[in-house]
Amino acid sequence: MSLSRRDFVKLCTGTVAGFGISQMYNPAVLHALEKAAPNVLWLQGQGCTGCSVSILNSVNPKIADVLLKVINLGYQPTIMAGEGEVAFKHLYKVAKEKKGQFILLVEGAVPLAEAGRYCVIGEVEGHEYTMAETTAELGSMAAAVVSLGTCAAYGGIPASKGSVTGAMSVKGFFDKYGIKTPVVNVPGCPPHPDWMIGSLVFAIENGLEATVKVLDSVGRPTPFYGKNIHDNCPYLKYFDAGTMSPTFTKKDGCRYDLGCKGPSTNSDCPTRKWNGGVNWCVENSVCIGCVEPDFPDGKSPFYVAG
Ligand code: FSX
Ligand code: SF4
Ligand code: SF4
Repeated sequence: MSLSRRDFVKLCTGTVAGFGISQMYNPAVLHALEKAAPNVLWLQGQGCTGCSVSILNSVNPKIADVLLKVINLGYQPTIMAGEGEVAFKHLYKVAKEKKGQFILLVEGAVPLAEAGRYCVIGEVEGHEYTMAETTAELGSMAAAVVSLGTCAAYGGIPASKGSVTGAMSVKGFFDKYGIKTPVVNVPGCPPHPDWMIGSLVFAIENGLEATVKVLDSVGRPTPFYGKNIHDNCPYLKYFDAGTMSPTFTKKDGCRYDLGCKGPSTNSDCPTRKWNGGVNWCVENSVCIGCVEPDFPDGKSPFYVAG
């Protein structure tokens, strides 16, 4: 059952237990609610839609509450009821009406080879809009862009070795074409729902200038990406003692010899955990470094035979 707006406000102020995003965001979400919900448009380019699926898994706050009460989401290809030309015209209509005031979320990379035709995301009156064309046009009109997922943030899998599509990150694409709109990167393949919602709420509440100040050297908000996985891993004591696990399932050993990339990866996965805080990659596998700019090529092979 969806919360009423009043319940949601109570939830954000901590009078209802179990708010999923860290305590520092409770006042932020509350203030975001007090302001008019900002217009947000979500583009999907070259990706697997895993970022959309991940945000839909937000446990607390429920995604319905975020979408209906915190932001005013005008376009989202996976969940919107509209489709085709009508929906795509609406996307541009909102962007023009709210020029300089809306936030553009981009999921997936931007392919440039073959005039961008590897990724056509809409058609209006016979004109096929490529991801590159729409990202350039709407990106130029937005107050800020949030690149959701490693594909949008750094190129990710679509830009990996062997790619023929000329896939680029949003920031790389903007730099190439002189588009000055600020970009916040929220990488992960896919990103944690808290990283996406938390970064968005942080930007809405604190404004662009303050948000840019908390970004690390590769454009990520440090509240989520400021700590090294290995330094905060529950298996660190085994690493320090040189005790390596021979299998993914054996608990009393470090996974370094199985290919774990925790030492070169920065995010709060060991403490935040996934799926509502019940588990995370390293418990039953390894960290493959999915939030880093050199993912996947620089993190391959993901697994090493024991
Ligand atoms: Fe990329 Fe989104 Fe990886 Fe997928 O579409 S970040 S391929 S999990 O989900 O962009
Ligand atoms: Fe580091 Fe990975 Fe070992 Fe954890 S399992 S201590 S992150 S190498
Ligand atoms: Fe990505 Fe590593 Fe976190 Fe898993 S543990 S989500 S691979 S950064």
